[in-house]
Amino acid sequence: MPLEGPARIVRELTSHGYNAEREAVTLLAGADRPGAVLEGVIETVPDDALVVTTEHVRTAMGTVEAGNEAAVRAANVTETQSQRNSEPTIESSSESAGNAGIETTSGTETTPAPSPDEDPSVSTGDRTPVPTQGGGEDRPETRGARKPIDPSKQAVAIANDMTGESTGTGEYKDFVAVFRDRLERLGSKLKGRVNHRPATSIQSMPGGGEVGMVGLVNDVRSTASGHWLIELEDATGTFPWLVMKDREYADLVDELLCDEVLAMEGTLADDSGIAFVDSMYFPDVPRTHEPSTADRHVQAALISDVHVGSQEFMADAWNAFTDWLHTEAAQHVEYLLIAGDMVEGVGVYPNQDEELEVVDIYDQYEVFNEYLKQVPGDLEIVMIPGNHDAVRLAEPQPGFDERLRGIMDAHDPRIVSNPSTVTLEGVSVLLYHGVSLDEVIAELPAEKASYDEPHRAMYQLLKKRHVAPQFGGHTRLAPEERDYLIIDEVPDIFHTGHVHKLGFGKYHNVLAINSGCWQAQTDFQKSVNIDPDAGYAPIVDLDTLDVTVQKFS
Ligand code: D5M
Ligand code: FE
Ligand code: ZN
Repeated sequence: MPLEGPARIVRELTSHGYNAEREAVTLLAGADRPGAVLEGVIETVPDDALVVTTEHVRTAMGTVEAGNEAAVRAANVTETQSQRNSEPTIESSSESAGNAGIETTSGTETTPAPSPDEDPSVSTGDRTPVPTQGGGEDRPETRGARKPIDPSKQAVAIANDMTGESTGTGEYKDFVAVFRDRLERLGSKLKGRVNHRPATSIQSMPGGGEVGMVGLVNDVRSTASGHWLIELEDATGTFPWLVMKDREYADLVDELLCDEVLAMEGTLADDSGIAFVDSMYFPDVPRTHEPSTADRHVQAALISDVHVGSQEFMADAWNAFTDWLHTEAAQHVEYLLIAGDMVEGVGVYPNQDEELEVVDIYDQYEVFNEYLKQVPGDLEIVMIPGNHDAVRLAEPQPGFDERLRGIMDAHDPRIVSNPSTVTLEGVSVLLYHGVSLDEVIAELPAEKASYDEPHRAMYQLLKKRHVAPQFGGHTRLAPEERDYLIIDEVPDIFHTGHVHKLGFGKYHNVLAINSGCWQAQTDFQKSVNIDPDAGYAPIVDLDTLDVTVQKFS
């Protein structure tokens, strides 16, 4: 049998109903007689195995090397489809959004989707057992229908990954450096729009004239007469700007967060001690932004907040998701992005230990890895950490350390920092876990950002061109020489999680998606009325940026 390389190997294995670990394919491709070893693998791998591992390949290599004819007798493997073909357990549900307020991909508002319980277009199949730490292979036969991926068509590039690049020590000078970098880089996007002057030189300009400034928001407060005073800071000092309550820009004041970068333009008071705002500019995404798309029909599954190790982790929903991935309906899903909170972690919130199924953090990652093994082996997987993961809490969060990478090795995922940008066949996806969304939702009025419409909070981050503008609040920031949290290039897709709510929509042609979670409501969430969207997988067509939501709960 002629073997042209890994793509052929993957195709051959999949036609027999097996997925394969990437390393297993590499090992096979590099064997002296790859054809014979492949046939040996097909012959010797246990019928109930889900994934061909390097172990299986080594066993087959040993057999082939020993000249065992029995193992190579299957040399004339036919192209017949595997007997493993079986019914998919999940019906595909196009455009079924998980909860109220979810928008269609055209960016127009839709009426609230039916709640999961009422949605007749979605059904779940019978699901089986949770994999155990050493297992994960006692699942019903749902694979076989999916054809193998041609890896030569896939393309993944990573940018802004700061893993191993951390230089900050948390000293004062690091904070100065990171804010200076923020002001310079975001300020440069604004400087063409206003005739700007440094804060300290504005005071010495003649009163009554026009003036502009670019700076960080240092303070926002209301005056006794209901106007707004906004203090902007640049490298030279601060200057106060007054937004009159009846001016159109007053509507934007409630969107402001401390430390975001803005440009103001207005008229100086007679004594030049303050300026009256005429215009306010955000770094923003240009309305003319044209997203890139893939050259072929290929899809990415965008998920987050798996929370393995929590008693509320929804194993059945996860199993249904990974079963579905093995079916023909998921044929085009070639990428899986996971935006943080792989595991529940330990000591993240008070009394969290009372809801832990797995108490040891490393054991949690071992179990997570077992669940990851259920995903078809030829998907490209990219993951970033979240606030429940075992990396530093302060953002940017580096990708997992060597020990955790050693544990989470199923299908050789790409593990990068939070935030990072991953480009899939030309489509750039900004991955950010989303802790700052809590802050945006808390600070802004409900119509601009709420838990029911998390994508609107994401629009604010795009507008500010920064994933976590506010320093010193809920979101912890680690000062680095560079501000890795700036949204330097406009992404085609912005993917976050954290708030455990599903929502998506378009902002100036950027697709913003907050994926839900795989964890049922926790006691804390019950106490504050958070009703999570659990067990959904938004699937994005990379050729059109259309979204369909698959429901597995
Ligand atoms: O958080 C999921 C969501 O729930 C996110 O919006 C924060 C909120 N949350 C969950 N638990 C707590 C506690 N104990 N205090 C404050 N906010 C909380 P995640 O961190 O992804 O589990
Ligand atoms: Fe979470
Ligand atoms: Zn989180």
